[in-house]
Amino acid sequence: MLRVLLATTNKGKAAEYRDLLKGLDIETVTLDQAGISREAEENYTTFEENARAKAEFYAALSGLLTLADDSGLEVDALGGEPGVRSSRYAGDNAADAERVSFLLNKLRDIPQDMRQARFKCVIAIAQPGKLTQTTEGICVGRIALEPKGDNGFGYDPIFFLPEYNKTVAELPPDVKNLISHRGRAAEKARRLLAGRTGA
Ligand code: ITT
Repeated sequence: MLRVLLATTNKGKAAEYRDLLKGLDIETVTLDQAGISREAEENYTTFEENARAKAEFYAALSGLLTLADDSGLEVDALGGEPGVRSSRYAGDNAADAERVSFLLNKLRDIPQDMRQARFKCVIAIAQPGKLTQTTEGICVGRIALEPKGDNGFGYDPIFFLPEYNKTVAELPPDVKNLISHRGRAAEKARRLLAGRTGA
């Protein structure tokens, strides 16, 4: 069975990938399980460049087929911020709740109809000696006026989906996985992985 390194230190992402990759003829290992504690640099300006850099860094370290994603939130009223800086927006060691408050504060004067935003996710699949492949997924919504819900992670409590009249953190995980940026990118990544297993 093909071993795939799931190269993320984000527990929320890792949990989602365990579900999103179910049913494939692969065995996933985490960075912890592979004994890897080094951190990849992700200083590029696009999700794609960062995802490639992350996947290629960990593939070279481990020798394994590696899946990594770079993802984040783009808010129109902030000119696309926080974007690739989503995880560091309120400082390097900030917790999810601090990032959420920081963003809500930045948007305090922006009315509901001008709070459009999107989550983006680029998945990169890298393997030593092979070309890296990428897939992308987008989920469109708007930034809520206050946090709601306990599911998910990161900015989910303030990412409001008008078609559900709920934030992502109020949706069950299986529904988030069907419609999220990561779910959409993973659907395409599943096909690439299936190609690599010959299935
Ligand atoms: P790894 O690099 O180790 O995977 P990370 O959390 O640093 O972990 P990113 O650099 O891709 O990952 O940053 C993504 C950030 O964007 C993440 O920390 C969240 O704040 C936010 N984010 C991404 N996907 C999200 C989602 O599905 N729900 C809520 N917030 C999300």
